[in-house]
Amino acid sequence: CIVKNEPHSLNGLIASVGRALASGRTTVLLVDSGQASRHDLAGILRRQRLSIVEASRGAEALQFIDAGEAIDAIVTDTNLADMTGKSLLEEIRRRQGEEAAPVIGLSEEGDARLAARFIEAGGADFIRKPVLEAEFHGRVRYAAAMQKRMQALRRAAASDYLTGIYNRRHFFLTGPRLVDQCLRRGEGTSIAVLDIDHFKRLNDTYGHEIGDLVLKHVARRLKALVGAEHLMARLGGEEFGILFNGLDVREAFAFCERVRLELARSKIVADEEELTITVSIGLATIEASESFENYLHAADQFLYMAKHAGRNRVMS
Ligand code: GH3
Ligand code: MG
Ligand code: MG
Ligand code: MG
Repeated sequence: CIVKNEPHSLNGLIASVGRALASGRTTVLLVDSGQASRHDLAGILRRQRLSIVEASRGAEALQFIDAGEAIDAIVTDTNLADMTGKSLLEEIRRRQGEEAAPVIGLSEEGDARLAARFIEAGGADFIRKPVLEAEFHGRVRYAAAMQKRMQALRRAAASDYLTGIYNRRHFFLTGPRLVDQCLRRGEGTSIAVLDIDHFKRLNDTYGHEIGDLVLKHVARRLKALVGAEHLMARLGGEEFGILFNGLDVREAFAFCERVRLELARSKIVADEEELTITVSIGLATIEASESFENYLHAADQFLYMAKHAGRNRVMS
């Protein structure tokens, strides 16, 4: 646990990363049990306008990482008070896998095999102490820049280009895991497919660009209504999927009704025009571990029924 007289409490650390993220800065977690050494290294990085979070022990670093705060690079001494740098690296990779921030090892020991073992365990780089200032911050900044780029690529691969919300790929990649979590908790859950009514007519009347504006509007409203608790994505065209995180069918139905009414009520201002739309929603319950495609197919069939029953309604 975090020792009170350490330079930063966990909450302090989290707040400092939150600020760094908000300002788009690069954040480096620096783990070194030697106070003088940590102070010097932090100084070098701070002079490069990097935002530094310091930890004096491996456990402290892990606690911070477990809190889920984003960091762009981790620099760790190989000889920490409570573990080796290599075991810290392995713990981080065990917890976060490929998405873990790059970990750079630091050592004043002369043994070249130390570096080899660290890199072999998945380390991004290894630097000898005492460091050459320009080389040290250059390597750290490079690792952090690569991580930022990887994150941007991951984000791009998961998002829909027009609306910016999650795409079909992300929905299918992460949906099954969320279903498993719900089922393991002994909860059922539900999946909804939402489709804008007569969208082709809207395109034909106002043009494709207005159609795009309407899609963006619907995505934005949906995102606000659904929040981060449930998984929501644009599945394609004017169709959106919502995978509820542990709502039974009655709760999910009420939720969908609220979404339907909210979207029908909201005015869309586009090119002097004030438009309104309606949506139809098909809702299926998930009770046993079936294939994810089957759940979606079931929701699709309810959507089809909703369309045939006259649109602007939820069917389950
Ligand atoms: P229904 O009420 O039965 O759902 O009728 P609909 O017209 O909404 O359904 P249909 O599937 O016939 O038409 C969907 C339309 O959505 C056709 C296509 O041109 C339009 N569409 C799909 N993707 C986009 C897009 O990215 N932008 C725009 N503007 N239109 C799109
Ligand atoms: Mg259709
Ligand atoms: Mg439609
Ligand atoms: Mg459609």
